[in-house]
Amino acid sequence: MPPQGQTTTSSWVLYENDATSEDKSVTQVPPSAEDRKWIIVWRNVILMAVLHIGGLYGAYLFLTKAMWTTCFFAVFLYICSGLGITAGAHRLWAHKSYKARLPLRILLTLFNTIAFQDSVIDWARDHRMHHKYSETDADPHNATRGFFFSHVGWLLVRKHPEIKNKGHTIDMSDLWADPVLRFQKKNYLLLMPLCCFVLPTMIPTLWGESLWNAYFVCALFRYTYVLNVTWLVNSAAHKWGDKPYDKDINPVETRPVSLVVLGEGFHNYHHTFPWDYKTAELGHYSLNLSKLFIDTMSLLGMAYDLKTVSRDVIEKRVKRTGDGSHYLWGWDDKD
Ligand code: ST9
Ligand code: ZN
Ligand code: ZN
Repeated sequence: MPPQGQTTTSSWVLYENDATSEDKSVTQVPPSAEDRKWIIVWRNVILMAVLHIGGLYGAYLFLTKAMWTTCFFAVFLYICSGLGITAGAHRLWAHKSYKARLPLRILLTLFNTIAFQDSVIDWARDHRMHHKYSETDADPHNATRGFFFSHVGWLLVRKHPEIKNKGHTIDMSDLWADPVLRFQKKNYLLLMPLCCFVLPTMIPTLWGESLWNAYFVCALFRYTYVLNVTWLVNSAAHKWGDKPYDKDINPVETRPVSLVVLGEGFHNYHHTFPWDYKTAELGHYSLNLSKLFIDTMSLLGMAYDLKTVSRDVIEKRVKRTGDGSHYLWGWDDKD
C-alpha cells in the first residue's frame, strides 16, 4: 500500500498532454542560496568506489580477455537495462507519456530491475520532484550544486530537507495502483541482486566463459557504465549545449549524450515538453533507440496512447523562449 502522504492530488502538468499549459510557476522557484550541508553516507561512498574499481577492471577484461559472445551479451544487457530506465521508469511511469499492456509492463519491470537504479516507484518519485522543483533544493539532483553533485554526489549524501518537506506534493497513487510495480518494490532486495548480478554472471558460463570474466564484464562493468551514462543526463545535459526551446532553464540539447542514453539527451526539449514520449522533437531512430522500441511495441499493440506535441505548439514556444539555435532559424533539419 502507498505510504501515508503519497496519495495527495496535485495540479502538476508534467505528464498530461496539456500542450497549451506553459505555466512555469512550479518550476521557477529560485534556487536557494543557503550553504548546503553534506551529510556523507560513508557506506554509499565505499560501495560506489569499490563498484567503480570493479567496473574499470571489467572494462579492461571487456577490451582484452572476454569472449566475444560475453561482450555481445554485456552490450545486450546495456540496451535492455537502458530501456528499462528510458522506455520504462522514465517515459512510461514517471511521465505517463504512453500506456502499456501487462506483458510490456512486466518486460520493462524486468529490464528495469537489471538496471538496479532502485525500484520504479522510488525512481519515479525522485524524477517527478526533479521536474516539478527543477534546480532547487527540492530537486534530488539539483544541478545548481555542481557537476559532481548532480552526477553521483547526490547518491552519497543525505537528501536535502526540502525534498522531504515538498515530497507530499507529488502524487504517486497511479504507480502504487500497478500490481507489477508493487511486486517489484516489495521484492526488490531479492529480485535486484538476481537480475543485476547473479544471472548476468551465470548465463555466460553457458557458452564457456569463466565466472570471473562474466562477473566483471556483464555485471560490474555493464552496471557501472549504464549508471554513468544515465547520470550524464543529470550532469552534462544540465550544463553544456543549446537551448532551442527554453533559454531560461539549465537543461540543454546534447547529441553525444543522447547517443549513449538511447535518446534521452534532448533535455531542453524534454524539460519544456515532458509528456512527449519521444523526449525529443524529431526523434530520429539513430539517436533515439527508446523511440524505436516504443514504436515497435505500438505496432505490436503492446503500447498505446502515445503522447506528443504538435509542430505548431513547438514553433510558438521556440519563437517565444528559444535561444535562437533551433533549425527554424536556419539550422539544417536533419539528424
Ligand atoms: C541511481 C538512480 O543511480 C539514478 C537516477 C537518475 C535519474 C536520471 C533522470 C534523467 C532522465 C532520464 C534519462 C535516463 C537515461 C538512461 C540511459 C540508460 C542507457 N519524494 O532516500 P531516503 C522521503 S540509483 C518524497 O532514504 P536519505 C521519504 O519519506 C543507484 N519523499 O533519504 C523517504 O522514505 P521512504 C543505486 C521523499 O536518508 C525518506 O525521505 N542505488 C523523496 O536522505 C528517506 O528517503 C543507490 O545507490 C522524494 N523524492 O538517504 C541508493 N525522497 O523511501 C542510493 C525521499 O521510506 N540512495 N523522501 O518513503 C540512498 O542510499 C539514499 O537514498 C540516500 C539518501 C543516501 C541518497
Ligand atoms: Zn533534467
Ligand atoms: Zn523526465
